[in-house]
Amino acid sequence: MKSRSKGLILAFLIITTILCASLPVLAATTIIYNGGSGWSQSGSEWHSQSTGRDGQPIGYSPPMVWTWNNSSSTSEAGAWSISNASGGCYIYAYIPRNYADVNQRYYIWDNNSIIASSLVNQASYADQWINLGYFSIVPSHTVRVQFDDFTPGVSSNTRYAGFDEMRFVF
Ligand SMILES: [Ca+2]
Ligand SMILES: [Ca+2]
Repeated sequence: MKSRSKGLILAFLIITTILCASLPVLAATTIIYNGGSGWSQSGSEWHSQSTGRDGQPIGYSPPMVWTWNNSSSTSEAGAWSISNASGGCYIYAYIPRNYADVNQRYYIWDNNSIIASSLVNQASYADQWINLGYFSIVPSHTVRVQFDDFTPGVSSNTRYAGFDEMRFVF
């Protein structure tokens, strides 16, 4: 076989391999930004941070927001929602390096029902996407992640409940 033909076959194989390997990117990814479309928050004690203690940008997309923890009840809560979900999805929470150190559960909702929760110690992570898990969502329903500052047994105003971006991969 001529070397030119071999070269073409090799190029074809390489391109085919790359195309096959990249198929997973066909999965639909949606990021909900704190403060953006799909984000909601309740309560009044919110602090916005565009830079960390080192003066450098903080959050997957600055700013992030935080609120002090509360030992007796929920004072502040935030939620990231996607309506008309195409079905089950992986969900990842971005945990900034500062102003996020509660050991707290993220609750996953399908329409008006809590279907799961995922405990995350925010203090263990710095500028990382944390996989909360895979959740079965009924197609066309709304999937929502809720997080709040109610920390029973932990003195109030000693921990940061941090909120930044949430990534949904369908
Ligand atoms: Ca952000
Ligand atoms: Ca609070």
